[in-house]
Amino acid sequence: IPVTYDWDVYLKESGATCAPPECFKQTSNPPPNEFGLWMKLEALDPRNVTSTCIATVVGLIGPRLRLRLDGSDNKNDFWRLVDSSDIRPIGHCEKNGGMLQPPLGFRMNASSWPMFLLRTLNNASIAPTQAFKSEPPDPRGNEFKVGMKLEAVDRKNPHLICPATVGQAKDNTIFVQFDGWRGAFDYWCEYNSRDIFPVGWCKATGHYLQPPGKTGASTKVRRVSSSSTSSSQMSPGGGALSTKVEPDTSCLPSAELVAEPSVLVHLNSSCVSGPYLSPHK
Ligand code: MLY
Repeated sequence: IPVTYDWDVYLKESGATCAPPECFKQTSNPPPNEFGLWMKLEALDPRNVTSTCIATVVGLIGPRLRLRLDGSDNKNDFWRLVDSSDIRPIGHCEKNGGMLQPPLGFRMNASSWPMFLLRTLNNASIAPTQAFKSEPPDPRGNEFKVGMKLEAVDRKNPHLICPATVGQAKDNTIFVQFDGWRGAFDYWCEYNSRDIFPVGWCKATGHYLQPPGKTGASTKVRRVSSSSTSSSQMSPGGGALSTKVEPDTSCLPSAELVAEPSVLVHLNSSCVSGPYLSPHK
């Protein structure tokens, strides 16, 4: 069982500030997840947001749902919060004069859609209306400041939520930088994105929080030098000043840094361990 990451030590050591909860389009009391596996609902097709499609819950983590559009493949799953306005109970679309659409990349002939729809919903487990929670209002505006800490969905690995830092803030957008990773995962998003959360959100919801990467500003690397170099001079997210290459193997602990916790390797000394490990060394 992976140990979920705990911010406490990191925040104390770095003296970083957390983005206040009012910055986020998230409820102060995270909603319960009353969905179940294989339940069906209506969802906007993320690749074609003007269509409403049928989706199936294929995974749940905390208040998040992993969704797969019926008639689509399993390569385009996406995640939504239970209080997202992108998801609705079955029947909502029709009630509002709309028509359910096949997803982009529907794997059958378009003409078979009506029959497919009928079969899909027949005997299906339908997500109950109460499971859908109303979306929180937009924050007053973009109140994020550079250097503030937050928790953010890794959009390349969207099941993961990771410690991150506001790298830039411009107009209605912020640049999310993942702590301890170099560039490759960072992204710009709107201040009202549903993919960003206040520090402590994962703990409060039971969602797994990925530990920061091992590059730069990470709790795994503790500064032991007595010099007064303040940790606030470390680039936010550890990758702010670096190029878009990861993982960074050049950033191994130097004399000034102590890796903690260290890796403990158990070797059976009676073992002939091959060319790389020799019991005589
Ligand atoms: N398997 C991937 C996971 C990377 C996750 C990066 N996030 C946390 C910013 C890898 O090791 O590259």
